[in-house]
Amino acid sequence: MAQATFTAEDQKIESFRLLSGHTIPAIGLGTWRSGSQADNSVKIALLEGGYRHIDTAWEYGVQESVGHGVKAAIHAGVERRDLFITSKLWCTELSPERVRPALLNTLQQLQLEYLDLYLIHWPFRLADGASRPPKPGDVQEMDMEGVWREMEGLVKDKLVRDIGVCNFTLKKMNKLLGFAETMPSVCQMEMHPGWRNDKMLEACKQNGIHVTAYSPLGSQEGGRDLIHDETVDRIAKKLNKTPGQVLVKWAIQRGTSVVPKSNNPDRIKENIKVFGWELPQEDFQALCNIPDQKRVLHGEQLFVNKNAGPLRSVADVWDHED
Ligand code: NDP
Ligand code: 1BO
Repeated sequence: MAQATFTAEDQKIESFRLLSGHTIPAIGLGTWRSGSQADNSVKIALLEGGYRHIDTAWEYGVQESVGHGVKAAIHAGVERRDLFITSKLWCTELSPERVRPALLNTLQQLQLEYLDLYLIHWPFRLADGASRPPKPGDVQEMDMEGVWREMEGLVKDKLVRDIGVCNFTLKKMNKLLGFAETMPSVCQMEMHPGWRNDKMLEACKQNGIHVTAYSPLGSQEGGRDLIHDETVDRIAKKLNKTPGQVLVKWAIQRGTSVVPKSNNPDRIKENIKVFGWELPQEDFQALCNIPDQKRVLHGEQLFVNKNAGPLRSVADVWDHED
């Protein structure tokens, strides 16, 4: 459960404590596919919505736009130290000598001196210019230990406050924990009532690793439409909340932070109004019982080459753990 609270823009926003002792606000604004509107969405989130956490990545191609939004909020009086800015190391940069230059490029794009959290975006190295789906040779072996040592160096040099991973399996997490000198503070995974991923959540909790739930509304184009799911809709009507708020609240009550994306000003503000009320246990449980559990972001287009490997199927991407 959330361990700390602070107030911003008249809103009480819960936070979770990380292994490092730092805190992560329970809700952040997602920016994948936000395009050139990211600037405005970030400004609305920070200045009108009371958000203090922004989730972005080099791969999203929006970091300069996000940076403009953050800068505008700082000029308007928001303190940098109250913000929690996350970015991610893309797959082409997953070799030790590329980690620091990639981070410096991200800081430059965001016009920031440090990140609060830097995540390995996916645990597979891609060749420069890799196609989707990958050609033979596009997916390469990753030196996980070498890359992690460089990530640890970024913390030591105060360029990032926390480091973590995304899209890991139990197998990969165990491997990382076997050599990590600085523990991953956060594991960011797809999680929503249509893909609970209980196994990974439990493993992270046992190791004190905080989980951030991505695609909490079921994601975007080609995703799962949880907003119109009958259970979500029934609970929203009963509690006089919106389906978006029910989905965000479910994630927070599971002990995860959550990064819903929106470019719509009303929805940005709606998605964070989830404090000061609870999902009753029976409704929380009904959301946990939504059938047809499956991932939306399975990684097939990015990493699977059925004929040439090394990942010949989606099951290979997830180490056959699903
Ligand atoms: P989400 O699950 O957040 O859903 C976003 C979609 O829901 C958009 O189409 C948005 O449209 C719509 N929406 C937002 N709020 C509401 C609402 N209240 N009611 C109805 N519709 C709504 O999708 P994402 O896949 O973008 O996930 C969120 C974030 O997670 C990403 O943006 C990214 O930051 C992160 N992520 C990380 C990944 C990783 O590998 N680490 C992978 C995928 C996502 P509109 O904009 O028009 O409001
Ligand atoms: C390809 C990137 C998926 C969203 O993080």
